[in-house]
Amino acid sequence: MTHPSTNFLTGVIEGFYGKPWTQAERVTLFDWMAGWGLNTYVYAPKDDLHHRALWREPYSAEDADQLAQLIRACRERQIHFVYALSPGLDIRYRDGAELDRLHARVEQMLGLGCTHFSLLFDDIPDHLEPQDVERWGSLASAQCHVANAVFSWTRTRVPAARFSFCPTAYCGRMAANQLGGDGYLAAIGRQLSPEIDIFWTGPDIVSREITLAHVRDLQTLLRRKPLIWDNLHANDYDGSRFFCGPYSGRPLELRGMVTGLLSNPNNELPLNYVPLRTLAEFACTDRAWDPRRAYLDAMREWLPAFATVSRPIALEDLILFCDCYYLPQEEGSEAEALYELARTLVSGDSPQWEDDQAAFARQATRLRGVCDRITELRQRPLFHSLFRRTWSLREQLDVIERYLKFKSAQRKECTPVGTFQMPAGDRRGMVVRLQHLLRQHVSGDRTGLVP
Ligand code: GDL
Repeated sequence: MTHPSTNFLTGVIEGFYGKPWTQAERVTLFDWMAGWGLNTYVYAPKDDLHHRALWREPYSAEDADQLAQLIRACRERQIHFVYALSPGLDIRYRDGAELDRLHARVEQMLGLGCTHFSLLFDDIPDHLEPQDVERWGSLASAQCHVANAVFSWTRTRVPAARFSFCPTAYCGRMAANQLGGDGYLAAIGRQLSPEIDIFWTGPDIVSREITLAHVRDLQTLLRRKPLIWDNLHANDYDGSRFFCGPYSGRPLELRGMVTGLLSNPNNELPLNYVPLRTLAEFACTDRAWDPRRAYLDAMREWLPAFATVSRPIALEDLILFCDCYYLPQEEGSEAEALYELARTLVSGDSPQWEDDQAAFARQATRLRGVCDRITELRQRPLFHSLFRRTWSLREQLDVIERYLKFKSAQRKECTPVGTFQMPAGDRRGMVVRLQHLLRQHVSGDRTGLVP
């Protein structure tokens, strides 16, 4: 293993929506990171009010003290602590007093020992107020003015300060849809100080793959290497899922084409062991990259966290379970095989129906066993992160199994099977009903919605 230079940023961006991690969780994270050679933590929880909604207001003495502890904890472990501010929801770019407010926020953080900063303009309105249009002409110019000014001001205070910037169009799909206006990213590339890193999430917000060709084109546009904000394991957009599969879909050569790889992972810290362990290995390895092997190695290391008060969970069963919560666009191989088995059985296509039914029942029993044992985990925070998902997995397995038993007994096609489970329709709720009104239509490079 070669540890990357400290200039290459590898680690975590706490950049998701929802409940920020607790102080204790962050310290656990820093311990993991230090042990694995990850060197950067970006503080950017969307729902810390002082990060975004109340970006003009400094922290109270009590909150500042907590941040100072985090900065110290990072320094003790040789982790860069980066403080991010998101002023984009309502900043008046034309108003010089807004810059003073940003400086005051940076000043407070400098006082706490922080020397690395980020300005984030993601997920904000992508238009300017008429007075700003008059003053700056474009969103890109307005944002670059603010970022360059805060950067040079900070550098006068701390010459070694490092800066990063998240554009309003931060993935290929947003750029293709001209978010931020015509030529937005090219203007950012031209006007943003070349010393400021630019965040990028890949072709999509959650990118299954980030190819070298994609990054090469981007380098030309941005006139620098991008800094990857990786949402591969983020789950804030879907509360029913989590992702504990390996860091994957990125070639090792990517490391030479970006200034860093930062993961914005699952909201539930305990579920990030394998995602971050495998990211750390990806960042350092000098072997060929095999995500499945990295996953299996990391699962072996994670197993002790699944100690229970009574019956143990076997590694093979844990792998089957975690394969059901692998990556956003991909099940783990064992889960995929189970799904295929279920699909063939339900559709009645199987040439060896009885054998397949027995195989399905065996796997379902193993999974149910894991779900049962998870209730007995000693690490309760891990249990709390998992229990809703285990219930729905268990229920769905039960429904399918009962259907298969019924089908096999009746030797009939598709007669409704009796169930005491709450009907799926009753659980869908408003959002799912609204989703069903329109479906995603993908054609070539464009996606759209059709009824
Ligand atoms: C986003 C947000 C991020 C969120 C993620 C996943 C960026 C730059 N911004 O678009 O805060 O956690 O999607 O939902 O990724």
